[in-house]
Amino acid sequence: MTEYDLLNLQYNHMGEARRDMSRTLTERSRNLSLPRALYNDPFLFRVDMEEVFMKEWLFVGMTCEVPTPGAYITVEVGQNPVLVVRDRDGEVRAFHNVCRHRGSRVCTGKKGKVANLTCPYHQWTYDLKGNLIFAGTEMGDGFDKSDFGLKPAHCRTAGGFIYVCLAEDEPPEIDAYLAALDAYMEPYDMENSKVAAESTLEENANWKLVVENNRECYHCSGSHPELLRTLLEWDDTTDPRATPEFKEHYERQAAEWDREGIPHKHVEFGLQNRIVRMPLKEGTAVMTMDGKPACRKNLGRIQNQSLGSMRILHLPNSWNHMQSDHVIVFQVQPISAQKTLVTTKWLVHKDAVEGEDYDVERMRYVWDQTNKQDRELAEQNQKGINSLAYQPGPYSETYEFGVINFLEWYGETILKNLTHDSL
Ligand code: 3BY
Ligand code: FES
Ligand code: FE
Repeated sequence: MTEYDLLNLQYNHMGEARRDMSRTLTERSRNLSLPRALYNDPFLFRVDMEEVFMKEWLFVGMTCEVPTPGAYITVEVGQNPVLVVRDRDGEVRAFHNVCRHRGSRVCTGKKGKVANLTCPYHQWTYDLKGNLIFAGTEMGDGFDKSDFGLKPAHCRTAGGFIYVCLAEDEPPEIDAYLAALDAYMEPYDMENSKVAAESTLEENANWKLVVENNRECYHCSGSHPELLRTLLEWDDTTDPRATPEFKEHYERQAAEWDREGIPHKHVEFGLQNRIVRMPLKEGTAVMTMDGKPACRKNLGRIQNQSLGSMRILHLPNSWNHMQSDHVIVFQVQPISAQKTLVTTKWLVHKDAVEGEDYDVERMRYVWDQTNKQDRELAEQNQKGINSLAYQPGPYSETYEFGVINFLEWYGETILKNLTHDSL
């Protein structure tokens, strides 16, 4: 059986899996790692996909990746192909990338630019708002093109980020977070940015191990020498471990940011979204090996090169670092119970010239190393969890509060969505 076959089983034990999931999440204790099956069981993975990834808002890309009408990107949510395209009015829309004739994928590439969306199979053609505008001449008299538009998916943009939700009915509330994101991203003018580099790593680990790993820096000193040249090990300005020196450094930086009108105060929206600007280590401006900027042109209206990193978290699938000269966005895509893709994109001002204003290798080096180190950590974690010796272990309330919060969000979300479905 391949990893996808299970997602297609119609007559199986999903009812039992949902009940097991519900019981396990209700009974688990919040500061212990999850029971093994939640990290490796294919049926429970399918519950994750159905109750989290197919019902919650997901980060899918940046608006600058679809800069003009007809520009599109495609993503996969489990085995749901999704298409994100800018229409002629400038609006970014999402559709199921599934032809209404016999179901072929309509756009087959990762990205492109088209006048209309033409299915490669029999050339049914949709406009950029998803209306079917051409289906040949042989569909018979009773055929009404207006019945066969592409199926839309919920799509929202803010601050240059694109979010999609595949929920069939009303999507979860996201307005407050998007309003804050717009305000916090205003200095960056991400519509006028471009992707300078991109990487996708395949990790042999459950998606939750990938996110858990990102939610703590307990592992940083043992694994991330390049990152720690600039990154402070705590994740918040109010961290109980913050030293008096850090607090002074932060106060000085915050005063500079205030003078330039750069938002930085910690905001959060439930456990799902948080935005906080953290200074980097004193004397460093961005996350490069020497701490110096990677691009000569700053983004948007930014003057000060020492903006630290504004960290944006969006569960279940994205964390991000916004700096003065380049931003780094991360996107997690679960493939199977023990396989996950992590895509990283480095973005700069759209007028920055490669080789002149920035050196791609220098810009991406630290996070390429960090990503590889994190992949190794997640894969080793998965291997140990698969052992019969594994039993859920305790999280540190200080170092690993981000992990505790992530799993609390995960548990609440699944339980909410399962109840909604009725078990
Ligand atoms: O910097 C990050 O994205 C996360 C947070 C702390 C550790 N990790 C590398
Ligand atoms: Fe798309 Fe036939 S499946 S045109
Ligand atoms: Fe890490």
